[in-house]
Amino acid sequence: MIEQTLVIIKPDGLTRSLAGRIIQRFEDKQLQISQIKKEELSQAQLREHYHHLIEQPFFPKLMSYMMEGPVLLMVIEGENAITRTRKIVGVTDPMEAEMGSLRGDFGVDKTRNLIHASDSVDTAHEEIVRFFGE
Ligand code: YYY
Ligand code: MG
Repeated sequence: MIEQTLVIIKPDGLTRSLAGRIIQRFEDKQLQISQIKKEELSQAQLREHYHHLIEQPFFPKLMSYMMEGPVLLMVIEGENAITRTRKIVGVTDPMEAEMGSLRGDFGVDKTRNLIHASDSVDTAHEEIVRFFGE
C-alpha cells in the first residue's frame, strides 16, 4: 500500500550537513519526498509532538536538543513507507541500531539520534496534519 510518513531531520543533522546523505537513503529505496520544509520548532509544537513523553526524565534534554536550531520536516511517500522508513532510520538508541541504518551510522546517543519517523498509520496521519496541515 502507498503510504505517507513524517520524517524530521533533527537540528544536528543540518549543522552536520547530513541532510543530503539522509535523503539519498530514502531515495535509494524508492521512497520519495512529497513535501519538505525547514523550520524552527516552537516549544508548543514540540510538546504536542512529544506529548506522550512529557513525564519522562529525559524530556527537558530532548526539548533543548530539538530547539538547538532549525529542523527539516519531510513527508516521505511510497510503498509501505511507514515501516520501511523506520527500518532505514533504525531503532531509537544508536548504540543498538544496526550499522547501515541512519541512526546506526550517524546517531550519537539515545537523545541525539538524528531523525524522527512516524511509527504507525495513525501517528503518521496525525503528524503530517500537525506540521503540514490537511
Ligand atoms: O520513535 P523513536 O524516535 O525511535 O523513539 P521514542 O521512544 O518515540 O522517543 C522519541 C524520542 O525521545 C527519541 O527519538 C529520542 C528521545 N529519547 C530520549 O531522549 N531518551 C530516551 N531514553 C528515549 C527517547
Ligand atoms: Mg516514536
